Amino acid sequence: MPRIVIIQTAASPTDQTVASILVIYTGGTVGMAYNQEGLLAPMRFSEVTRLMPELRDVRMRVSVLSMPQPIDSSNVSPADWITLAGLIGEFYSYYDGFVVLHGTDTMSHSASALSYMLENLAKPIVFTGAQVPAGRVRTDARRNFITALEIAAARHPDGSARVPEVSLFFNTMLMRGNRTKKVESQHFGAFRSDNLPPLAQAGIRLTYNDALIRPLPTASLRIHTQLNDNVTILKLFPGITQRVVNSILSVEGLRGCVLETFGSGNASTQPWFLNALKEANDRGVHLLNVSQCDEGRVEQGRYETSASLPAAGVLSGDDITTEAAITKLMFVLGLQKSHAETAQLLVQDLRGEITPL
Ligand code: ASN
Repeated sequence: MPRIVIIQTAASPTDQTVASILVIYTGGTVGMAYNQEGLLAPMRFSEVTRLMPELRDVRMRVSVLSMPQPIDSSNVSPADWITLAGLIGEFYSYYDGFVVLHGTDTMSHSASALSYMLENLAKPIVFTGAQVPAGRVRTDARRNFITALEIAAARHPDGSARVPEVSLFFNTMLMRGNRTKKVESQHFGAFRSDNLPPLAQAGIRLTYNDALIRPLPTASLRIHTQLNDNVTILKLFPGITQRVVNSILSVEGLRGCVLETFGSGNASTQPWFLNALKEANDRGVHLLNVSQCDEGRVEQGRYETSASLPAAGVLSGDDITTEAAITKLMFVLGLQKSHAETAQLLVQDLRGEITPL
């Protein structure tokens, strides 16, 4: 079991008037250093805190729980999301907020998955990381981490959390986690939320957009830890062959497929293609239409090239991202509902991941 370490900050560990935050360190560039082969690999968190002396100046209580084996987030799997959700559930009542230090490569997938798994969230879970390791002179780790801590600790005058949802802070923006995608591997602004404005902007001050932040839930936290990984993504391109489509849709045990379509949800109208979709759907495969465009939304029936998709069993993903869609399939299929109930949940806005019309 991972061990919790209390960090020495400007607040006394017994001061109940300041927020208490649990940092969960999973790995990622934020905590990496060059190894003997000259490759970036994760280091232990004790090293990371040594490299961030400004932690000593924050006015909140900070504890850190490090995963026994910090990883590059390209190695993240649904098992890690189940571990994370379990840890948050275990420590939920002891802390006012949580910061998850995570690699950027799959941070949007993890934040999306956690948003579904943590139902009725009343406390902030802020994902963040860095593009340059904490030990480098031009690192973005300190600013991202310290601002994420501030957001996790932010409260309204009545004591309730300012951002009671799974969010992602990076560079200058706080975004809803399940609306983000990694768009940049070189510069500091690694994430965008194209279909929902930021929940807060970090300039000289932190400016919150309270009207966009999810309201406090009326029921208590419910943690879902069943995910179904019998899912896939089928990205269309002009010239995709019948052989490729058929082999993907006939993977043994397949239960869900994100269909990455063109423009506003358009696809080929060739009979073999529509038949392949219908045949898969008849076998119980849920098909969720997500556009390859970063902005805008799926509108099945706007063009002739999407009009036949509903009859083939394709559900509209509205303005969902691929990251939020693939994790939504895993989550909803994990609930083990009937085919009709599953389809209903897939088109429903569960955690603010879509903007229903
Ligand atoms: N490969 C790293 C990761 O996702 C990238 C990063 O964190 N900037 O773990």
